[in-house]
Amino acid sequence: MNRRNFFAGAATAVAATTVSRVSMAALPEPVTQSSTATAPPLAPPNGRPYNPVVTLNGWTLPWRMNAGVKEFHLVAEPVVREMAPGFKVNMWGYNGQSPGPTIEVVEGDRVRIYVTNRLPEHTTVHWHGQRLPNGMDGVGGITQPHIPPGKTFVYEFTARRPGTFMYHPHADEMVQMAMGMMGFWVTHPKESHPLIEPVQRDFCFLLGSFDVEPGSATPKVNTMTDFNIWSFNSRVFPGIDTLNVRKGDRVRIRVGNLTMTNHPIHIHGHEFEVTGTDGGPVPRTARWPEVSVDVAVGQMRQMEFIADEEGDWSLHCHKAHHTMGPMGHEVPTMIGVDHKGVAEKIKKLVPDYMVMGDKGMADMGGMEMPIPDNTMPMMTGAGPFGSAEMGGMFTLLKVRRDQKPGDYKDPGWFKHPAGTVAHEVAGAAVPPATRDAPSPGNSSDTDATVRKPSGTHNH
Ligand SMILES: [Cu+2]
Repeated sequence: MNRRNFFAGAATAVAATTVSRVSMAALPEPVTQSSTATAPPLAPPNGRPYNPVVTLNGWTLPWRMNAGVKEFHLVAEPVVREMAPGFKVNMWGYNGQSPGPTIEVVEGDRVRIYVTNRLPEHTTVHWHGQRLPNGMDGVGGITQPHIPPGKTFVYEFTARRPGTFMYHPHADEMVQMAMGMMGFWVTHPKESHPLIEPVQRDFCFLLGSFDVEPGSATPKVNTMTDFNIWSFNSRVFPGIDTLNVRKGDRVRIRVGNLTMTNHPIHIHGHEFEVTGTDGGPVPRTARWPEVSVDVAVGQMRQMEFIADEEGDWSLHCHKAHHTMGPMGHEVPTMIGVDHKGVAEKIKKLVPDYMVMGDKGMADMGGMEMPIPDNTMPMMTGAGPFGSAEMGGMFTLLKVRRDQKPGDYKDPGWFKHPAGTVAHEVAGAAVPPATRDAPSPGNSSDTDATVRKPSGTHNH
């Protein structure tokens, strides 16, 4: 426990170690990213051609070609990640961000990855899902010595099979992943592959979870299941960019889960097929249409569909509390409880007292409550029709007929054709149901009929 507490505290300090310039001279210059914006796809400047991916609120790591080997340089280091505007968290990551940059290579590429450790404790990198020599698997103590602070190790292997992969430490894992250390890896097929369709848009992101107490800035690293922040690529709605596509595009969305629980990822308005996992492309006979797919812990899924319905379609985790920000779990359910009278009495003692949730919790999306500094609002994000009452693992798939091929910029809100938006019906207003006022068809609250399977009636 002491060791864990010590390292959590160290995360707020500037990198505890420095790496001498001399020892770095032979290595590719590490590239650092300071922006949390979604970087445009990185067209490969050399090597075998491929159709690059777009990393949600992330970027792809450039490489150096050295005698036919693709050389990358990852730097494990403390970073400050802006999870949403105004909400910054002290994390550990790679090359300036959490998650680290996406690594994109082509099937058959010889890959050399230098890993420099600027953390205050040792680390390793495990290349999740790869076929490689055992000694390159990155399991500290088992397949290699740990990388001490201030040192650089090198990994080298051939990217043997195409697909969707990720990387993460296999050293003090609970702490290092709780602090945000993870990254995406895509191996593109070297030629046309019978199970890998060409797509017009190829997005990727990792599911993350953090436990950041409201008002603080460093995740609690001992948390096992009770996390309060749920993220796509260490961002939370409305800080997550939208996935902007052209109508008719074939779209691939690759998702990996490095949290401690499963996430049913749900897309509105379209059906998709899971065309691949971290185990490889899915045989066509094993694909079926879905609108949600559960991504279990340590799993990756690639969803594919034709974006043929225009609009702003929600894309989110279907666990309702994963689309919300931090809140106390001990809040009692107050739906149906009229506590106005009690509130008036409490207000005399506590002037700021607010009645919360007697008609559900939706009111809180628009509520201006005093919150501690550096806290993500509990439910937020405004749409064209009001508050979206969402946070966490939520974003939008924006399908537009006039989105240009290769253009990833946000087209703004969808302009619904006249007569295609749900609207109020003119007529008599109906009061909402309450405990005291039974609904119209139920004239007496004691008159209930129970029909048993035998057909006999009891009143
Ligand atoms: Cu979830």
